[in-house]
Amino acid sequence: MKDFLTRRRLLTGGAITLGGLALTGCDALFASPGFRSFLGNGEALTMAAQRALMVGQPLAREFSERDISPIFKANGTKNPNTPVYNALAAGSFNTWRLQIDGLVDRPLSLSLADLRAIPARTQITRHDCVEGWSAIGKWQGAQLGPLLQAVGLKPNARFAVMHCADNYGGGADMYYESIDLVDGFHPQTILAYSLNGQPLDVAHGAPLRLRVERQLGYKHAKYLMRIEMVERLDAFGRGRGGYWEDRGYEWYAGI
Ligand SMILES: Nc1nc2c(c(=O)[nH]1)N[C@H]1C(S)=C(S)[C@@H](COP(=O)(O)O)O[C@H]1N2
Ligand SMILES: [Mo]
Repeated sequence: MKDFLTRRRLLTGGAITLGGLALTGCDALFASPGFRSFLGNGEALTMAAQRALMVGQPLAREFSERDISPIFKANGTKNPNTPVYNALAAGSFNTWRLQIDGLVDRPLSLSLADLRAIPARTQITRHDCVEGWSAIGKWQGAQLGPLLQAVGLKPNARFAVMHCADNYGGGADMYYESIDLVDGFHPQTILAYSLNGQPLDVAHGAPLRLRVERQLGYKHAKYLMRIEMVERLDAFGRGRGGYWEDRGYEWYAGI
């Protein structure tokens, strides 16, 4: 596995090698701190390496229609209820835009219609909240990976920071989250606008929320406003990479 981590192999034979690995070994590889920090050295962001990330990663389990939970519990903020959010909701999110910016060559500002026009991924997955409940739902949205390719990541872009529209609990801190490029390019990492065949409702994060299927519930940021590509996480919130991370939860919440 060490040999696999050499730069030459990732950049040249990456896609083939990654795709051929046994799932368990691959899982361990992608979760390993070494591999994740290797991605941050600024040399891994070639098209070949990005493709390798997109095709080589093991998937979280997907379920069938009959497994869908009759009720998908809503948790955390169920309505941001800020003046900005209320105005967007009152206009059916027609004026809402998702900004993708930061360490990118070509920042993007996308409407819901723009996002719906991108080829969609649909996935039936189980959401696991640390509070001890789970629910299976069918999510549809645009994959994040191709969007990150479209904006063109600068060599020092290492994390995607998700800025949300809500301040959970009414405090001064806005909800935010962050993922690294391994999860950013994972095929099941989508910007979801639909749950169980319906447009995402306010309780579940309208108009857009992150699904990052190999991570615990609190990583799945609702009410997305902006995705900012950054090199470091210490400038945000209390510096630990997410609203709940700032309050003691693990940043890497893999399941
Ligand atoms: N913006 C925002 N995203 C959030 C939260 C939140 O309070 N605000 N709660 C998180 C937690 S702890 C969970 S379990 C899930 C709940 O998603 P759901 O309401 O669709 O079940 O959203 C996550 N994302
Ligand atoms: Mo949660």
